[in-house]
Formats: sequence, C-alpha cells, structure tokens
Amino acid sequence: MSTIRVSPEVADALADQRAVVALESTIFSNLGLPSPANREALTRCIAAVRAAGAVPAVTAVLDGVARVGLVDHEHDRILGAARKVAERDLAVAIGESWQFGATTVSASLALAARVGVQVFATGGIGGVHRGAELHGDVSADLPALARHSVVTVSAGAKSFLDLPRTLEMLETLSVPVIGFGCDEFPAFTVVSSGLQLAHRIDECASLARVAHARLQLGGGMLVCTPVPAADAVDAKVMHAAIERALLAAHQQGVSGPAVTPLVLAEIAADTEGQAVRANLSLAENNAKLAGELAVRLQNL
Ligand code: PSU
Ligand code: MN
Repeated sequence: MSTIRVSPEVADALADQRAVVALESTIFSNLGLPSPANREALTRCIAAVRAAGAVPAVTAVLDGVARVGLVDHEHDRILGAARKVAERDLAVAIGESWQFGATTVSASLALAARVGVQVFATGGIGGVHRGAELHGDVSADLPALARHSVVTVSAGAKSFLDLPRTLEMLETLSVPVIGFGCDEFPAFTVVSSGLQLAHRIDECASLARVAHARLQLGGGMLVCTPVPAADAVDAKVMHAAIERALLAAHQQGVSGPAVTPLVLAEIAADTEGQAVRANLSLAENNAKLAGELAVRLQNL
C-alpha cells in the first residue's frame, strides 16, 4: 500500500537534482475555476514551468494515493469534481481511498516537503477570513507556509480575505514575505492591496540566495508577484464583486472550507470573465517565476 507516489519524471528530476515545481490541484478542479478555464490554467501553468526549465509536479489524491507529479493522461482527472483536501484531510483521503481529492496549498506544501520538492506555485494563498475575530476562520495555508521548508510563489492572498490580518499572521508565524518587484502585498486579481511589505527583491538571483538561506534555516517563505497589469481587475470592480459574493455566502449560510470555492465562483460569474482571465494570467505568471527560481536554486 503506497501512501505517496512520485511520478517517474519527478523522481528522476529529484534524483538528478534538477528543478521541480509543485502545483496544487484545487485551483484546477471544480472548486477553483469554472470549465473550460480550469483546463487552460493547467495547460498554461505546466507550460510555463517547463519553459523555465523545470519539471511540473501536480499534487492530488487519486484513488487513495497522494501523488506528486502526474503522467499526462491523469491530468484530465483533476479537472473534474473534487473533494477539498487541506493538510488535515490528507490522511483521511488516503486511508478512505478518496477517488479525487484536490489538494489545497497546505496539503500541497506538506506533500512537496515530504518528497523534497523545494518550490511551489499557486494563484493566491488562503489567509485570515474577514470576521475571523468572531468565527476564527483562518486558512491552514498560513501555518503550513511556516512549517514546511518549501518556497511558495503567489500573487499574494485572495482579495476577499482580511489582508491586513493575513500579513500580521504571516509575521507572527515568522514567514518571510518577499515582494518580487513590488513594495506592496499584491491582492490576487488586483495589482496591489496598498499594504506595505517588509522586504522587496528585484533580481531572481538574489531571490534564490534568500530562498536558499531560508530552506537551510528550516521553514517556508512566501514570494509575491502581482498579476500582470494588462490582465488585472480594477480594484473598485473587484471590491464590489467581493461584497456581493460575501453577502451571497452569508445568505446561503455557507461557512468553513466551502466558503472559498463559493466566493470564487460568485466572483467569476459577477465579473463576466474578468476575474477568471486575471486568475489564469497570475497563475501562469507565478508558475513561470517559480520555474525560474527552482532552476536558480539548483544552480547555487
Ligand atoms: N486560490 C485560487 N483558487 C483556489 C484557491 C486559492 O486562486 O481555488 C484554494 C487554494 O487551494 C487554497 C484554498 O489553498 O483555496 C484555501 O482554502 P481555505 O480558505 O478554505 O483555507
Ligand atoms: Mn477555513
């Protein structure tokens, strides 16, 4: 009975100390993006990692086996209906043989760390939800970023979260948050949150040296790069869509892990494809930077 299976291509790359980039599967499943944008996102992210000279390693639970790296024909499976698997759910998804568990950031980081993948790319991380001071909903992504020695590349945190508290929590957890070519915390499909970051780095070579130091010290790190400006959603448009989406979630009585998928779907519908286009663009951009960083890290 295998618990984690690494694909042959990823295993070879790890053995030869070549660059590998882990990718989560939640964003590509029905919990993340609407069809057919999810397929386009997956294709573009994989291509971006490869173009940078790294090997993509999609994480998922398939037929009760945690997977790091899929073979080509398996990629179709992660575009379908999924059960959400955060780090806490991994053992259950494996032990109970879930057909398709879509791994979130926290579960992907746990799997990547376990098999020695050092770099991971996602769209936007989870964080402190608005109203968390009352209901306590804080994404497991945050402690996972601190605990696992993997570098995450993202366009910041999803803009429907409480971004100031998310940054505070990352500081409390001692996660280095680096603006790559930006001074402010990006806000997912919006270029900036207006929140100042403690650290900015402009060169990939410096980023790799910092990442190397952090991995040696033990623990993860968050690299933030904004959505490409041409595909960004206007902040006012986005904020209005977020207000409506959060209200819909509230009215439907949705809470816990179901909040993020519902809010993403409401925003996608409400912005007539603008948010989805931005999501694809930023996911691809993150995958590209992650690939470049992974290659630099191997060459240090
Ligand atoms: N960002 C996206 N799409 C997503 C998510 C993030 O662009 O689908 C997912 C990620 O898998 C992230 C998860 O880890 O949402 C966070 O969920 P929660 O807020 O329930 O922790
Ligand atoms: Mn939650």
